[in-house]
Amino acid sequence: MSDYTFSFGPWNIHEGADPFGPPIRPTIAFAEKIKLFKGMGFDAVMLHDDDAVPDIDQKSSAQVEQEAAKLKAMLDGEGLVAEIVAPRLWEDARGADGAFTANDQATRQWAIERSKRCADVCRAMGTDLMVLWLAREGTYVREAKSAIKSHRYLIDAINAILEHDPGIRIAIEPKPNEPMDHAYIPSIGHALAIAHQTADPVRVGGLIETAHSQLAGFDASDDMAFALQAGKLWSVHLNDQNGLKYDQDKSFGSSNLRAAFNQVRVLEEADYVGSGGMVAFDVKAMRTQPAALATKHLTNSRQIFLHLVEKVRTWDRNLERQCIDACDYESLELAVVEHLMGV
Ligand code: XLS
Ligand code: MG
Repeated sequence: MSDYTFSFGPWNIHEGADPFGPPIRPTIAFAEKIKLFKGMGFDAVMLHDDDAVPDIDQKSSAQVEQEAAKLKAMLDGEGLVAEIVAPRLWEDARGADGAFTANDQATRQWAIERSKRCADVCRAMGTDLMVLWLAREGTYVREAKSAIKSHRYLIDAINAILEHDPGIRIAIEPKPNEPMDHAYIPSIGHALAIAHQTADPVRVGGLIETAHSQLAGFDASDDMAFALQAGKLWSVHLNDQNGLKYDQDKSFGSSNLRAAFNQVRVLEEADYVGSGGMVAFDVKAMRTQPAALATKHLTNSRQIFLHLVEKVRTWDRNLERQCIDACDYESLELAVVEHLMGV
């Protein structure tokens, strides 16, 4: 039994399609996916607004309430809680060139109204945390948008959501690119700077995804530490990335074990779990994984995380102190690597 609460989203169990090939595994119905969580060691579910209420844009407020309540009852029945709800603005054709930062004012208004409804879904699902992954808030061509106006549109949108629901908190999930060529808010630094410009900065924080930090050229554990010291790390998407390429959403610790150790080390140091933070794995199964085995990326990530919690908790702090006092970082590094190798 871990003191950590683990979460993933229904999109993390998927058919294996990629930009170069169609689905390769059968679709598992959402209701069937929900039944898998507890047995895999997960107690929380990440949701998009249209996971909770399909075709949400076509639904009345009453229908949104009703369908969200039905899902909440389903989660309750499985002993699961909703960790977060995120407005999925990037799949709708209207959001093709950005939603909050679209050049078209009507699209910006659609994005704000959709996000207000997402806040209603958060409430109905029993969570106060909305995640904004600003997927298409950026440009393919710099000159296609005013970056100055775009950042102000983002602040206006967040302010509208905060005003709509005085109890909602918003975690901005930064990512430097993909699907856009360049995305606004590429780092946690940008995210928390925007948070401080909003009408209620206390209610705006961050979510850090391992691979997004790596793609931005940063160390995920230092990014986490930056947010943690400010009391602004409200969720994490742990995964991994094998070099600077497309967002791989690899199992946590699968490529960069030392970096994963340091992510767990900083979460432990800050008592992230004591602050109520949950650990989500935003990971995808390899296309080659057979359908019957296409949840191992999630259970492997959780297992590796728990192994690393043990490694952090059994790390020789006296030896660390001695090496630091002697400024003998070569010995410190060997000790860390040998500890991770189980030597
Ligand atoms: C990107 C996002 C995405 C989810 C949540 O990494 O986390 O995976 O849809 O917005
Ligand atoms: Mg993510």
